[in-house]
Order: sequence, then C-alpha cells, then structure tokens
Amino acid sequence: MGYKVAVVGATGNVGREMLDILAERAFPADEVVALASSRSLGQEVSFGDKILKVKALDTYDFSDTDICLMSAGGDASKEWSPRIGQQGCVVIDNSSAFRYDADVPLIVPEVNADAVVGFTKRNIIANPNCSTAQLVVALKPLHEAATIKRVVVSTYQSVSGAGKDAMDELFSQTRAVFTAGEVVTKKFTKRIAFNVIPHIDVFMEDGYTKEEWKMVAETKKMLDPKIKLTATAVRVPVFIGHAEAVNVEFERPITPEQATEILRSAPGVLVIDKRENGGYMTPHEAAGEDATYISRIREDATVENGLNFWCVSDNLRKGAALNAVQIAEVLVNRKLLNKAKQAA
Ligand code: 11C
Repeated sequence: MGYKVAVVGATGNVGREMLDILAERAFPADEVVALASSRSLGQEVSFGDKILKVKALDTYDFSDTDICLMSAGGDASKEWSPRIGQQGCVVIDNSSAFRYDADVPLIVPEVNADAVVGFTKRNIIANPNCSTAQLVVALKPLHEAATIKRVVVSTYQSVSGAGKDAMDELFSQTRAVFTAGEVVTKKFTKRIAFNVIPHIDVFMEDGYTKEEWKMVAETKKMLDPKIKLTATAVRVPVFIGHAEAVNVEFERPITPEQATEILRSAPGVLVIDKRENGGYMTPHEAAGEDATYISRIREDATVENGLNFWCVSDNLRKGAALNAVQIAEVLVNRKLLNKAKQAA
C-alpha cells in the first residue's frame, strides 16, 4: 500500500523541488496533493510526468493524508503544522518555527535518523536550515573519528535560499548593470549583483544574524551540544548552491588523509579534492545534485588537531527538499507512520 502525501507551498522554490524529488526517488505514494495559499489556487505544478492543480491549504482535510511536506514559511507553519499534526498526519516542516522545540525532532538522516521517533509527541519533524544541513553531513563522521571541539564557518549562500523573488532580483540587477538600466533593490538590503552581503536573516542583540545563530543552535541539537561553533553567513550572487569554508579543531589528532578517507565513505558525502586547477567543487556544479561535496581538505597548522575544508551543496535539495523527502523515507522504512495515527 502506498501513502498519501501533501506538499504545502507547492508553487515555491522548495515546494517544486519536493515534488520533483518525490517523483525522482519513486517515493511510495498512491497520491500526491499540491497545496498552497488561496493566492496560488488553480496554478499548475509538475509532479513527474503529471501536472497537479494546486488546491487550497485552508480548506483541505488532512485526516487521510499520511505525510505533509511543509514549506510555506514560518508564519504558515506556526498556524498550520500543529493543526495538521492533530489530524494524524506527520508534518515535515521546512521552516524554523519548531526546530528549537524540545518536543520536535530536528533531523538530517545521515546524522541523527534515530531521533525521528520523537515525532509522536506533536506529529511534527523539523527540517534544518540549509546551511546547517550540509555542514552537519560533513561534520558527523569527523566528530565520530576525532571529536570536534570547535568549528569556525563562513558561508557563501546563494540567493535561492531567500526565495524566487530574490532570484529574480539577482537576474534583473545583473541585466540592469549590463544595460546601464536602473538597479532596483527590494529583497536584499544592498545590491546583490556583482557584490556580496554579510547579512542573512535578522540581526540579533549580540550582533550575529539569525542565520548564524541557527547554525550554532541546530548543530548543537543534531550533533553534539558540546561543540562550539561560530559562523559568518554571507549572501553571494549565485543562483543555486551554498558553499562553506570550514575550520575545525578536534580533541584528537586527525590528518587530512584520514579525514579524506573517512569522508569518502560517509553517507551523503562526495569528496572532490585533487589539489590542482579545477580539482574542487563549486556551487554551479552542485546545483541539481544530491550530495554534499567536500574539497580542499588540509591541515590548519596554527592550532592543535586542526583541519580546513570547503563544503558545497544544492541548498534547495540537501538543504531543504531532499532532506525532507529523506526524512519521509525514514518514516516509511522504519514503519513509523502508524504511530502518527495513534498519537493524534
Ligand atoms: C537562506 N538559509 O539561504 C536561508 C534559507 O531557516 O529555513 C532558509 C531559512 C530557514 O536565506
């Protein structure tokens, strides 16, 4: 028997990707329903070789739906995810609304799949922020091998993380620069075309941004609360694919060769590290791919047991839609969905 799956936010960047990935991975669904706010009612989205007409979220009855992949923003999640969960449908929520709640598991299957069982309290599972997802996929096997003490990470995040309007803004600003037209800035705080902006999400009181705070809180929740992490999150004029320069200090010695071998056999990771021109991965090449790519693995000789590496992934896939579908696969493979109906 297959499952009934709803995708909320089906017309957005991540929602469309969720539909593509469900089809690509032949998720065992008998029925897939595309939902969105009434603004998108009647729009069409593709699901494999089918076209789905978008239905309204606010009139949809979730009681016979097994899984809801939710990517309609934090406000919609806060309003809808608890209600959907109460109807016995497990919500895999891509927003930050529930990530830090103790009774909601935050899951990257390669890192902490076993924690998924905690979903029965509210029938909600949180999907991490894109910049954290790819980072913890890389850190987990290294932490197991040599115990991470501290991480310093700088991100180079593509505009698709900020939604479709942000992608349009990069496109139209780039065109305006080339045609000597007016460069209009709406979505970002400064011009993004031919620029970089050290600001993602809102500012916090301590001077960090919420994006940077999320990387700290989510790494601690999923991997180990003892890990110290500091981040600088930067937006770059790239459409799809987040990159990260990562510096790690370990408790025990680990050589670049050992780290390379460990990462080569780690789930979800592909090492591309030839130490020659072009022998590394870039966001452009990672777009549309599932892996978290690791390149430039080298010793940081300025600290004891230090390594540097470069980490790249498609933020809409591993950073959002793919991870959500992988969580759904964990629920199916571990036969956990009947627990959702009992919990409701
Ligand atoms: C960005 N990382 O690139 C953000 C997008 O908490 O799920 C995802 C925000 C989140 O702008």
